[in-house]
Amino acid sequence: MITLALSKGRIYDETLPLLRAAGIEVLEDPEKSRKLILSTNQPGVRVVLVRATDVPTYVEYGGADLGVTGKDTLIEHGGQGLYQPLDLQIAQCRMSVAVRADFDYARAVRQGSRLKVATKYTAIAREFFASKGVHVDLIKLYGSMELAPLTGLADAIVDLVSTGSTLKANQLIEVERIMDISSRLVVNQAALKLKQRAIQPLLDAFSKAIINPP
Ligand code: PRT
Ligand code: MG
Repeated sequence: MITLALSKGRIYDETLPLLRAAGIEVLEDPEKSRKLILSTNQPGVRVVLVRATDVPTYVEYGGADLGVTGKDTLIEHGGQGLYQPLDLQIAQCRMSVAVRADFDYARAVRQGSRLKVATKYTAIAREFFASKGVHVDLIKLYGSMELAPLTGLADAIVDLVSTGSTLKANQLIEVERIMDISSRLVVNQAALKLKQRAIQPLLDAFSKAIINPP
């Protein structure tokens, strides 16, 4: 049996076509059921639904053999114990710095001011500002980052942007693009050796089905 960890929402939705290309059909719709373990048309393959940030942990410790997770989540996790064979080019977005429209970010950076930065992505933010030589106080949040500059909690946020409409709706502007983000296939290193015969065909099918490989 091989177990694939996915998170509900865009990662699940965008992984389905890749599974289909590998001949795998999930037999239940996660939006219509409360089940966390979904069976597929292949008796040897099942899908488990976990929180997006928990996917690397499940795969690292063997709770799942494989998983699909954002580059953002993977960097924050650290990636230890994970083999990362494929960039699936799905769930694409970018990691950016955003501020209130009336905050002069360029000036603050030029003057070497200490910036208060709110984010869920503290590892990425720490590394990015350190590489620019900007001193920051990082404020760890778990959600609604957009609110932080509006309430005075922070000067800036580091968050994911795709269409830009969330920033716009909250009168925030994007001032730096830190990196492009997409989702990767991650594989437990022991499973890759022990279940190679089951996993390799899946890797091959996924790799053929990727649209616009990097
Ligand atoms: O939502 P939940 O708290 O359960 O978990 P999660 O946010 O970690 O999961 P999910 O499913 O929302 O995101 C899973 C992965 O999708 C992320 O790790 C990213 O790699 C990827 N992804 C792609 C995104 C987005 N696009 C995205 N737009 N993840 C989040 N967003 C959010 C962003 O944080 C912001 O709040 O959408 C908002 C911005 O969207 P726009 O279109 O308004 O710019
Ligand atoms: Mg989300």
